Amino acid sequence: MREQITRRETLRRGLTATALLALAERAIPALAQSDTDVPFTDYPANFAVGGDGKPRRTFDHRTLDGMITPKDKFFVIQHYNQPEINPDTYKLKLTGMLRKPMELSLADLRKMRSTEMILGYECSGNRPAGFQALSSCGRFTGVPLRNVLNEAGVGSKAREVVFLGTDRGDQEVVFRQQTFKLSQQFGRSLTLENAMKPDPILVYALNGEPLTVPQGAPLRLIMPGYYGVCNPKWLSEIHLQEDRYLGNFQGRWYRSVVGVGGTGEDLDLNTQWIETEITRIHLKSSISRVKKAGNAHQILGFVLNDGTPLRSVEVKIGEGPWQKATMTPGSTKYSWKLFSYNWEGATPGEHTIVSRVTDEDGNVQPTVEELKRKKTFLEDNAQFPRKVKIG
Ligand SMILES: Nc1nc2c(c(=O)[nH]1)N[C@H]1C(S)=C(S)[C@@H](COP(=O)(O)O)O[C@H]1N2
Ligand SMILES: [Mo]
Repeated sequence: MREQITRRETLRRGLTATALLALAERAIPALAQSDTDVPFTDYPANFAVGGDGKPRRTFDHRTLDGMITPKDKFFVIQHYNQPEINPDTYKLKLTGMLRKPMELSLADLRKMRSTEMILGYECSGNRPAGFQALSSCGRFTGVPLRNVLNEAGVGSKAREVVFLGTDRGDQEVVFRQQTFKLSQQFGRSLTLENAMKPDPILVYALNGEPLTVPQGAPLRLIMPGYYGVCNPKWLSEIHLQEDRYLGNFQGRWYRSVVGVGGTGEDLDLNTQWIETEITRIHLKSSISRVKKAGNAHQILGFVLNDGTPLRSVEVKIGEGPWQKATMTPGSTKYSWKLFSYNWEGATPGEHTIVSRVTDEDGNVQPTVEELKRKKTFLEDNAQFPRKVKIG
């Protein structure tokens, strides 16, 4: 069902806030009942998206039809196994610099005041080359992290909050000339300052249903506005410490290396190579689908970022000027934002179309060329020129 209703109509029908939200979640502007998809010609013939979530699932953006990604389409990815945890005997351990270290069952957590948020995120490896298929947006329910930390009483010296998953794998740890192969748990951390913000949630439900095993059941963290890797699944322990956490997925496997100044040649003496952690989602827009009804054409796409309000999304057809797209209502601070653009006078043949987003801080989504000084492929938020064929 695709439906758009006015405010007066809403009042007339006496819709509740929840019902209104439910409508907004689905509201992608409908072109006409009989619209069809204009095919992209940039997908290779053998390109496959999907999967059953075990071990992976990718989201096919050609099926994007609303704010909320259905649970069985939400992308799934992880590094090790997908542990199956009995929710009835599950305990979340709170350890380290706490006044009252404790263990909480799922029932204990469900008894605490819950919060619900529409959140979109992507894997930091999500990029044009993979047709943005490692991104989704859902309605998450759980307990604000800070309420749980306050319950356990944060010690005065604590500075770092470490999240450990139940999943483990054999990890090569290099120390100078030595390499150890160690069985390690997946781990990430937040600074205490970020952990105590109202945003991070200990999540137990997606789209109103308990998390499935691939999605991190029974409990995971979601840090709104941050890349997927910052959202540890199958949480077993939250550990508070004073020192920075340098685990593999915090300090080594996930980082960006960007050249600033100089020529950017590897050994150039005037280039600074800046190495940073993967945290906040870099401003990105991308075209997901093109629809056609009669002679009318409409371009649809999404924006992901760290929650900074947006100034504009623009679309460019071929060598034409940038033109303002329309934001679809119903987005939230941390949801993905959907946009549409009415493509007037589309002519038969193949066309290149691209979008770019600008936020209120003046950040503009970079071109491929402007990202060239990033050595590493994570955080690829480059503009994504697409090819479509009007029949
Ligand atoms: N425990 C655990 N959590 C994890 C991972 C993992 O390997 N182990 N992978 C992370 C990465 S890299 C991503 S992109 C997201 C994907 O979350 P999703 O599968 O729910 O979409 O999970 C994150 N959480
Ligand atoms: Mo990821």
